[in-house]
This record gives sequence, structure tokens and C-alpha cells, in this order.
Amino acid sequence: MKIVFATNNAHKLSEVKAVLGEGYELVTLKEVGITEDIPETGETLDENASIKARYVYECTGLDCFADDTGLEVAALNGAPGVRSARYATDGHDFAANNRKLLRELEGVADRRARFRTVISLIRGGVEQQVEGIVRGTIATEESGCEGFGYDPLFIPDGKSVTFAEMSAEEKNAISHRGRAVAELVKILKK
Ligand code: ITT
Repeated sequence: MKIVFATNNAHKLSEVKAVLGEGYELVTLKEVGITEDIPETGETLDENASIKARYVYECTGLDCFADDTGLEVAALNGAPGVRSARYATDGHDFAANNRKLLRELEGVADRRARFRTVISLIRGGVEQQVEGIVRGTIATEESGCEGFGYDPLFIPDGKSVTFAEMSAEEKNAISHRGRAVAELVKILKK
């Protein structure tokens, strides 16, 4: 099955490819000629996932899906949330975002957080959404160099290491995105 994945994030692409497995040919934005950044103007992850998927559908008419993900920290009232990519700066500066998160949580005992991924799928012109959540805590320092984004700071519940200390397979098996894609597969198989 051929389907466009509306992302400019190469890490997301490889994670989703691994979970979807054989049988799905993921087409990238570049491959359908979309080189501009799709403006993420929504107030929620659901809205932004939808905006990205609809943009691609309107440009191409092809079946497609988009992922919008946020890290929601309890002690920060759900921040950075929908602003996760642009938490510290306007760009996607992972190191600056992690430094800011550590600063905001300095001396804070409640370090509970969750990653939430919303996927918007448009198939045959019809839109559906699924989500995946993983709960955990924010470490007091960065560990590991696998993965991307906030992975060096996020310790999923039931584990003693961060996502950045896990292999791609280990992260995918329990992650927000792994869970959301598993839900996506259920819909695609219907
Ligand atoms: P696209 O919109 O092109 O898909 P993006 O990087 O802008 O890529 P999001 O808005 O969904 O994607 O992601 C927001 C940020 O959340 C992202 O830049 C990372 O900093 C962080 N993030 C997303 N998924 C993550 C993951 O699995 N592990 C760690 N951080 C993640």
C-alpha cells in the first residue's frame, strides 16, 4: 500500500517505517514535491496533525497521514506540549530544548511527563485520528545518544534508562509513536 507520510523529520520516518514493516510503501513529502514547511498553526496536537495531513491531501489527492507529537510535563501544566519543537527557540533545536526543560524543572520533585502522538490519516478523502501515549519521568541530566528530541531526558515508566539509551526496536515497542502506529495499522487493515 502506497501512502504519503507528511513529515520533514527523518527520525520519525525511520521509526514509523520500522513499525509499519513490509507491505507499506511510505512516500516522503520531497517525493511528492512538497518542499516548503507546512505551517503548524493549531493550538493542539490533534489540530496540527490534521493541518499537516490535509495540506498534503489538498496538494496531491493521495492517501496520507501526519504525526504531531508533544511532551507534556505535569509540573509545567502540560508544557511544552504542542510547542515541543519550538520550546527554546523558533527552530528545532533539540539541545536548547533539553537545556530549557532541565532549567524549568530545577529543584522540582514531581518529574512526571508523557509523550503523546496524534496521527491523522486521510484515506479516500476521509480523515481519521489515532493516538499513542507513553508515561514516564524527566531525568535530572541527559543520558544516551539514540533517538532524537527529548529522548535523552525521558525515562519511560517501568524502565531505568532513557529512550536515548534504548535501541530503536526497544523504543518503538513501548513508545507513543509505536503505539499510535499500531493503531494506524489496525485502521489500514480494515
Ligand atoms: P514534522 O512536523 O515534520 O513531522 P517535527 O519535528 O516538527 O516534524 P512535531 O511537531 O510532531 O514534529 O514534534 C515536536 C517535537 O517534539 C520534535 O521536534 C521533538 O523535539 C519532540 N519529539 C517528537 N517525537 C519525539 C520522540 O519520539 N522522542 C523525543 N522527542 C520527540
